[in-house]
Amino acid sequence: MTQPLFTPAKAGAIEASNRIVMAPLTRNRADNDTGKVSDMHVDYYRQRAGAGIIITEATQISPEGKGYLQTPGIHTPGQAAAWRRVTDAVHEAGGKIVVQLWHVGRISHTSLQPDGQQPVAPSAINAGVKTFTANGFENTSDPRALELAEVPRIVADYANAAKLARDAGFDGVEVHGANGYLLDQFLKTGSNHRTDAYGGPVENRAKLLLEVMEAVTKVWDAGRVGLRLSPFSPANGISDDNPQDTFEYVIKELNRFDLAYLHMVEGATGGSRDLQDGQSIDKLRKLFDGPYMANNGYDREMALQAVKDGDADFIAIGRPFIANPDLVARYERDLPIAQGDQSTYYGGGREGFTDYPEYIAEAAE
Ligand code: 8OZ
Repeated sequence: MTQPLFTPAKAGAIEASNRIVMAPLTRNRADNDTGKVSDMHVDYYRQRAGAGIIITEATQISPEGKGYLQTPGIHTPGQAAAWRRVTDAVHEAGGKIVVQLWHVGRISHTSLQPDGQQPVAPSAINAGVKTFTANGFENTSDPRALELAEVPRIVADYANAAKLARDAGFDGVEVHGANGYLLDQFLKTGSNHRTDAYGGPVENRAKLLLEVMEAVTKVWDAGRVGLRLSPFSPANGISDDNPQDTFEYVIKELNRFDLAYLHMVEGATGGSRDLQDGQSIDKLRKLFDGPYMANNGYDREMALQAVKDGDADFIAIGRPFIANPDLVARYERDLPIAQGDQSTYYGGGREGFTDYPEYIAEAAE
């Protein structure tokens, strides 16, 4: 009997050939000056088109939304044209691909910002973490609090990026609301000390996220718009006084959009799946009316089980896709999984990016 994990499914209007999704993976190989992807990205994503859906690496929606060296952008026509070559290649190979729309907020450094300015954030509170610049790992710069009058511009930047994503031929977009970046910074109390309409009670802290979802679903059919959240993750120095309540509110509000999917980082991003007392991913998942995409530390057995039990519609797998371009075929046939070389995860060229072989190719050598 075919396992449900390997059967087609719809994420809203996006028709996936199976339920294994390639999770967004930052690889820092775009041109640092233009934010364009290149030939090697075309090959990298084409090789991974066996995923039911590919979610691209996080991609900044504006120059100000950038926080690391050599991450790609989707705010200029040139960047969209470069991405078009990627989407064409993935489609020719029979895959689906959405772009992850990213604004880093305070997780940045003045050397990465337009005119060397301060990064922007809900409040002027340094995350106290590191980012990666031309000088290697550096402390995040002190951010400045966004003026109330600037918030509509941020929303407009998301809409502009969403439009360019259409020009680029993507199957949809995923809004990055996770991992301590701008939208998560607004949601959570540790980073949002605002006293205006965007701070204080959860209704206010969630306002920017919901305005962004509203704007993006005006550009795209909502059935082609996903959202990633990480309610309980401490990633990038983020914290919330009561994440369970915060995200119960957010998810109930999201139900009005009829989104393609909700993509949840279950636990600490790239780390433990353990939760504290009073925290429940299960409860949040059940509150959401649409397709649910689970992520964080799933291996083959966990993925098979979660989809079979109806606990998830899709499973997003990240790091294993680095060294296993044919991960879906390997899971389907229960073949060995290759280990990636961590020294080539971030930055560099084709090595550790486009040179991982498929299982068959490896065995034939
Ligand atoms: C790893 C390194 C840099 C950025 C995320 C976009 O955590 C990222 C990221 C991951 O969502």
